[in-house]
Amino acid sequence: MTADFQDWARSRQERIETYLETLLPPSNVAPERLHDAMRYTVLGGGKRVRPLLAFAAGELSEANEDRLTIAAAAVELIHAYSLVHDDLPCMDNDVLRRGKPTCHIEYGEAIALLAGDSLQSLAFQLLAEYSLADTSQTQLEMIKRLAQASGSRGMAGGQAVDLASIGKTLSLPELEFMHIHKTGALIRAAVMLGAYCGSPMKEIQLMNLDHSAKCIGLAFQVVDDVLDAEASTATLGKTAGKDAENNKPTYVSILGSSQARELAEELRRDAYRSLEIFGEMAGRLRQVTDFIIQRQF
Ligand code: GRG
Repeated sequence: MTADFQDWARSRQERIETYLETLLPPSNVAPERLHDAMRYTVLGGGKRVRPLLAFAAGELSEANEDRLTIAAAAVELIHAYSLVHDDLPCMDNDVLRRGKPTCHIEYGEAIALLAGDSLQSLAFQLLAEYSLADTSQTQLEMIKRLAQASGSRGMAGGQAVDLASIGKTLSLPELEFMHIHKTGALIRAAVMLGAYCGSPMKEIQLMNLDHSAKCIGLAFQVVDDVLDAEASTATLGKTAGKDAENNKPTYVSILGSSQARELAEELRRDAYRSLEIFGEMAGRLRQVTDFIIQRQF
């Protein structure tokens, strides 16, 4: 990672943190415990990969930073909600997230469920409340994209396939379907929402960007599988080795670590090819892609 990229990423991470800090209701406003759980979940942790993708994609359409911050925050809120629900006993049943006790361990299951629900609602409130695109039609498209990416044809659907796959053998295409939905859909939405904040793009540009985002989303999950198998709990800030322990099919269980890493590289090359149409303007998006593939946690 170049120092220039690190500075860029840090400034966007700080920007999103500050925005979320002021957006989330204070812990002393009723219902206090719910608001506290929402703040506990969202603030002070996470790599903010999805916001970074939205900011980087926004450079392709010369989007305004204030619009990007709001769109990026909406995606991050959906991500935060998904982590809270994913950690619940009825799903992955995990006790550690971002290096601290999971939301339900800290606040109980009922509040954790409601915190996730409320974060999801807040995400859509943001997209409806502020002017984020040049036309209201584009803004509606943003709302639709995020809704689709979060629902049964996106993240929630992928999670359902994931839960049903425990203890089963999946083919590579089945695994790809699961990951493209569970993790990839929201990453794809982050990229597209960022681009929609700026000047309108040509159809061919949107198609290429969408394809690159699909590759980046899948590469994210391939690397996640490798890290789950290879990194420590301390490094990840979440319980390592859960996939093997839960007998879950992953890219590592099907391909082995080194072929999984090679697949991530192939996906990076595919993403880069689709970004060629944008020339130098896609520099940041290429750097965020590299960051996703080279990350250690
Ligand atoms: C509960 C509807 C519902 C969906 C859950 C996203 C998800 C679906 C489950 C999360 C389980 C998981 C660990 C998936 C692997 C990929 C992933 C989303 C990892 C966590 O994302 P990071 O690494 O987390 O961006 P940080 O903490 O950096 O934000």
